[in-house]
Amino acid sequence: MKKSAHFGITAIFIFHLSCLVALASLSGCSDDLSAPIISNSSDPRVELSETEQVNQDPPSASCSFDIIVGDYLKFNVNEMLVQKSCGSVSINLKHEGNLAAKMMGHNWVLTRTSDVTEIAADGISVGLSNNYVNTEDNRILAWTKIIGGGEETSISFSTEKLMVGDEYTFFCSFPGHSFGMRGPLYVEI
Ligand SMILES: [Cu+2]
Repeated sequence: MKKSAHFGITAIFIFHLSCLVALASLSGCSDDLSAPIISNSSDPRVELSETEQVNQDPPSASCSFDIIVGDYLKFNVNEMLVQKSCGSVSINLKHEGNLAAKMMGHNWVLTRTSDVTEIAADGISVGLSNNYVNTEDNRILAWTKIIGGGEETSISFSTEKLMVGDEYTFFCSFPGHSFGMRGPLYVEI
């Protein structure tokens, strides 16, 4: 079955045209020639959107948290979910940066959300030697000391004061950090 080159090109053109029409009407086009057009299984945009959906899932509850900070104003967790039934929760804070505590120190402080602004301001007034935490204020539910690059610290605190459904916020009380370094902490049964 011999055909002229011109006829062949025309046939391919018509075939592709029919594939486009088929695609527009959401029906398939099974010939191999159309495979690159309809195949999107390796399309990176598809994989990206699936990954984003996974990241939007709520955090899973835990009784122990490894929290990473560095030479920037950010925790590696945006939100936390604690189970009251844990009884005790552990926070392991690690500073993977290089800057000293007086330059880029971080801590992890937990209060009710409504108390954050006042507690953060009080913390600044007591200074670095007190870890920017006014420990006499019993509205502070848990706190770690300030650490600098290469350091880490751990605390454990009771879940007794945490009420399911109440609004809590964790934040860094180093001056200027609490606005960016904060997130909600949810409590479940
Ligand atoms: Cu900080």
